[in-house]
Amino acid sequence: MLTLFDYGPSANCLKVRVLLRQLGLDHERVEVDIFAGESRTDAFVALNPAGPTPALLLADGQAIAESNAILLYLAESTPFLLDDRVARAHVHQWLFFEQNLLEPNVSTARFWRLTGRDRQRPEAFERHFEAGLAALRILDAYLAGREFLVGGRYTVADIALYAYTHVAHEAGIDMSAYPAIGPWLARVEATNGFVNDLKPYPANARVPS
Ligand SMILES: N[C@@H](CCC(=O)N[C@@H](CS)C(=O)NCC(=O)O)C(=O)O
Repeated sequence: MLTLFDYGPSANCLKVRVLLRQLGLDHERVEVDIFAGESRTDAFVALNPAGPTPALLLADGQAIAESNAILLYLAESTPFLLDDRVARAHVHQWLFFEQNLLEPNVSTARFWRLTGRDRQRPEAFERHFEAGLAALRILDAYLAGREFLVGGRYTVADIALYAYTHVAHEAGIDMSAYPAIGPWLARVEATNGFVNDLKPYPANARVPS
């Protein structure tokens, strides 16, 4: 049995929940309250030395962390990953893009905006916001005329990029500037077994106003 160490409001965790369901894999889910320090306990750091959720514990006791590494592990030998070497490299390319350029900026801007941290650090917020716009421009330009990111097929690249792109408006970003993104999000949501169960941030994630 697989065990997912999960945080409901995390779109990084959502990626893994989406794929586990689409693959129909039985799993247990353990909620980790990251704002209560549960992702920094010795037991959790034994699963993920870096700390954050998600982490996936395999039946044999080995653990895998980093949302995109978990996606690649689960997608091995399934239609969610491509066999062709270059196509597979393109999946990896988009996963790195997501982690290097999109997620650190769109996710941070959204999280700060939703929890009041943007008021505490307005200049840093602005930097993340602007860098998020630049990442979305790249994604939008690439998606124009394409159904999915790689090989004309829905893959883990789409799951990874969907995660924070579909909530980018919650950072205050005007998504009408990216005409190819909305229809692509809808195509992702229309794939078989796709469920978006992203939770709102709870009160303990917010800073006092
Ligand atoms: N690069 C990591 C980022 C994961 C991440 O930032 N997780 C956040 C929730 S979205 C978390 O659990 N933070 C708590 C912590 O760092 O202790 C991934 O893709 O899995």
